[in-house]
Amino acid sequence: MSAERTLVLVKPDGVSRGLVGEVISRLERKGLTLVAAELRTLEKATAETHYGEHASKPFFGELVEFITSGPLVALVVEGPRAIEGTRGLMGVTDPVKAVPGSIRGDYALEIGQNLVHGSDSPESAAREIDLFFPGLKG
Ligand code: RTP
Ligand code: MG
Repeated sequence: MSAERTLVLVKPDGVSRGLVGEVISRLERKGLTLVAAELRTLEKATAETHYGEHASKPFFGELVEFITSGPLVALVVEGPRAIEGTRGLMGVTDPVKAVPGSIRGDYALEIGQNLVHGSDSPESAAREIDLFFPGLKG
Protein backbone atom coordinates (compact mmCIF):
# COMPACT_ATOMS: atom_id res chain seq x y z
CA MET A 1 0.00 0.00 0.00
CA SER A 2 1.26 3.46 -0.81
CA ALA A 3 2.46 5.72 1.97
CA GLU A 4 0.11 8.18 3.59
CA ARG A 5 0.95 11.28 5.64
CA THR A 6 -0.68 12.64 8.76
CA LEU A 7 -0.22 15.60 11.09
CA VAL A 8 0.56 14.84 14.72
CA LEU A 9 0.74 17.43 17.48
CA VAL A 10 2.38 16.82 20.82
CA LYS A 11 0.18 19.32 22.64
CA PRO A 12 1.51 21.83 25.22
CA ASP A 13 0.86 19.37 28.09
CA GLY A 14 3.04 16.79 26.35
CA VAL A 15 5.87 19.30 25.91
CA SER A 16 5.67 20.61 29.49
CA ARG A 17 5.57 17.07 30.89
CA GLY A 18 8.60 15.98 28.88
CA LEU A 19 6.74 13.40 26.80
CA VAL A 20 7.85 14.54 23.33
CA GLY A 21 10.49 11.83 23.04
CA GLU A 22 8.05 9.18 24.27
CA VAL A 23 5.46 10.13 21.63
CA ILE A 24 8.00 10.29 18.80
CA SER A 25 9.51 7.02 19.93
CA ARG A 26 6.13 5.26 19.81
CA LEU A 27 5.42 6.62 16.32
CA GLU A 28 8.83 5.50 15.10
CA ARG A 29 8.62 2.07 16.70
CA LYS A 30 5.26 1.57 14.99
CA GLY A 31 7.09 1.99 11.69
CA LEU A 32 6.13 5.56 10.81
CA THR A 33 8.78 7.86 9.35
CA LEU A 34 9.21 11.45 10.47
CA VAL A 35 9.11 13.86 7.53
CA ALA A 36 8.75 17.22 9.34
CA ALA A 37 9.05 18.46 12.92
CA GLU A 38 8.83 21.87 14.56
CA LEU A 39 8.52 23.29 18.08
CA ARG A 40 6.24 26.32 18.02
CA THR A 41 3.62 28.26 19.95
CA LEU A 42 0.43 28.69 17.93
CA GLU A 43 -1.20 32.02 17.23
CA LYS A 44 -4.87 32.13 18.23
CA ALA A 45 -5.95 32.41 14.57
CA THR A 46 -3.97 29.31 13.59
CA ALA A 47 -5.50 27.34 16.46
CA GLU A 48 -9.01 28.48 15.47
CA THR A 49 -8.39 27.37 11.89
CA HIS A 50 -6.91 24.05 12.95
CA TYR A 51 -9.88 23.24 15.20
CA GLY A 52 -12.44 25.03 13.00
CA GLU A 53 -14.78 22.02 12.91
CA HIS A 54 -15.36 22.56 16.66
CA ALA A 55 -16.08 26.31 16.47
CA SER A 56 -19.67 25.92 17.65
CA LYS A 57 -18.89 23.52 20.52
CA PRO A 58 -19.05 24.68 24.14
CA PHE A 59 -15.43 23.66 24.75
CA PHE A 60 -14.02 25.60 21.76
CA GLY A 61 -12.76 28.57 23.79
CA GLU A 62 -10.97 26.35 26.29
CA LEU A 63 -9.56 24.21 23.49
CA VAL A 64 -8.04 27.22 21.71
CA GLU A 65 -6.74 28.65 24.98
CA PHE A 66 -5.10 25.37 25.89
CA ILE A 67 -3.51 24.66 22.50
CA THR A 68 -2.01 28.19 22.42
CA SER A 69 -0.87 28.09 26.07
CA GLY A 70 2.72 27.09 25.34
CA PRO A 71 4.94 25.43 22.79
CA LEU A 72 3.77 22.32 21.01
CA VAL A 73 5.59 20.00 18.65
CA ALA A 74 4.08 19.63 15.18
CA LEU A 75 5.07 16.53 13.26
CA VAL A 76 4.31 15.05 9.88
CA VAL A 77 4.71 11.29 9.81
CA GLU A 78 4.47 8.96 6.86
CA GLY A 79 3.73 5.29 6.36
CA PRO A 80 1.10 2.84 5.16
CA ARG A 81 -2.28 3.78 6.70
CA ALA A 82 -0.52 6.44 8.77
CA ILE A 83 -3.77 8.24 9.69
CA GLU A 84 -5.53 5.22 11.18
CA GLY A 85 -2.30 3.86 12.63
CA THR A 86 -1.57 7.09 14.46
CA ARG A 87 -5.13 7.38 15.80
CA GLY A 88 -4.78 3.85 17.14
CA LEU A 89 -1.52 4.65 18.90
CA MET A 90 -3.10 7.77 20.44
CA GLY A 91 -6.21 6.10 21.88
CA VAL A 92 -9.70 7.63 22.01
CA THR A 93 -10.33 11.28 22.86
CA ASP A 94 -11.27 10.77 26.53
CA PRO A 95 -8.05 9.46 28.07
CA VAL A 96 -9.88 7.67 30.87
CA LYS A 97 -11.59 5.56 28.20
CA ALA A 98 -8.43 5.16 26.09
CA VAL A 99 -7.03 1.67 26.45
CA PRO A 100 -3.84 1.14 28.44
CA GLY A 101 -1.01 0.78 25.97
CA SER A 102 -2.18 3.79 23.96
CA ILE A 103 -0.53 7.18 24.49
CA ARG A 104 -3.62 8.79 26.03
CA GLY A 105 -4.45 5.59 27.91
CA ASP A 106 -1.01 5.48 29.48
CA TYR A 107 -0.33 9.14 30.20
CA ALA A 108 -3.47 11.29 30.49
CA LEU A 109 -6.61 11.71 32.60
CA GLU A 110 -8.36 14.85 31.34
CA ILE A 111 -10.14 15.19 28.00
CA GLY A 112 -8.92 18.78 27.64
CA GLN A 113 -5.30 17.74 28.19
CA ASN A 114 -4.97 14.57 26.19
CA LEU A 115 -1.38 15.03 25.01
CA VAL A 116 -1.64 14.41 21.30
CA HIS A 117 -3.55 15.27 18.16
CA GLY A 118 -3.70 13.22 14.98
CA SER A 119 -5.56 14.03 11.76
CA ASP A 120 -8.79 12.05 11.50
CA SER A 121 -9.17 11.63 7.71
CA PRO A 122 -7.20 12.10 4.47
CA GLU A 123 -8.98 15.44 3.93
CA SER A 124 -8.10 16.66 7.45
CA ALA A 125 -4.53 15.46 7.05
CA ALA A 126 -4.08 17.40 3.78
CA ARG A 127 -5.62 20.55 5.27
CA GLU A 128 -3.67 20.36 8.54
CA ILE A 129 -0.30 19.53 6.92
CA ASP A 130 -0.76 22.54 4.65
CA LEU A 131 -1.67 24.75 7.64
CA PHE A 132 1.40 23.75 9.68
CA PHE A 133 3.94 23.09 6.92
CA PRO A 134 2.90 25.02 3.81
CA GLY A 135 4.86 23.93 0.78
CA LEU A 136 6.11 20.69 2.33
CA LYS A 137 7.38 18.61 -0.54
CA GLY A 138 6.57 14.98 -1.21
P1 RTP B 1 -7.71 15.90 18.41
O1 RTP B 1 -8.49 16.58 17.32
O2 RTP B 1 -7.07 16.88 19.37
O3 RTP B 1 -6.74 14.91 17.83
O4 RTP B 1 -8.68 15.02 19.31
P2 RTP B 1 -9.82 14.03 18.80
O5 RTP B 1 -9.87 14.00 17.31
O6 RTP B 1 -9.62 12.75 19.52
O7 RTP B 1 -11.12 14.73 19.38
P3 RTP B 1 -12.01 15.90 18.74
O8 RTP B 1 -13.42 15.46 18.81
O9 RTP B 1 -11.46 16.35 17.43
O10 RTP B 1 -11.83 17.06 19.81
C1 RTP B 1 -10.72 17.93 19.77
C2 RTP B 1 -10.21 18.16 21.18
O11 RTP B 1 -11.20 18.90 21.89
C3 RTP B 1 -11.16 18.52 23.26
N1 RTP B 1 -12.48 18.11 23.67
N2 RTP B 1 -13.02 18.48 24.78
N3 RTP B 1 -14.84 18.87 26.94
C4 RTP B 1 -15.16 18.05 25.95
O12 RTP B 1 -16.20 17.44 25.93
C5 RTP B 1 -14.23 17.90 24.85
N4 RTP B 1 -14.43 17.18 23.77
C6 RTP B 1 -13.32 17.30 23.01
C7 RTP B 1 -10.19 17.37 23.40
O13 RTP B 1 -8.97 17.87 23.95
C8 RTP B 1 -10.00 16.89 21.99
O14 RTP B 1 -8.72 16.33 21.79
MG1 MG C 1 -9.96 15.75 16.15
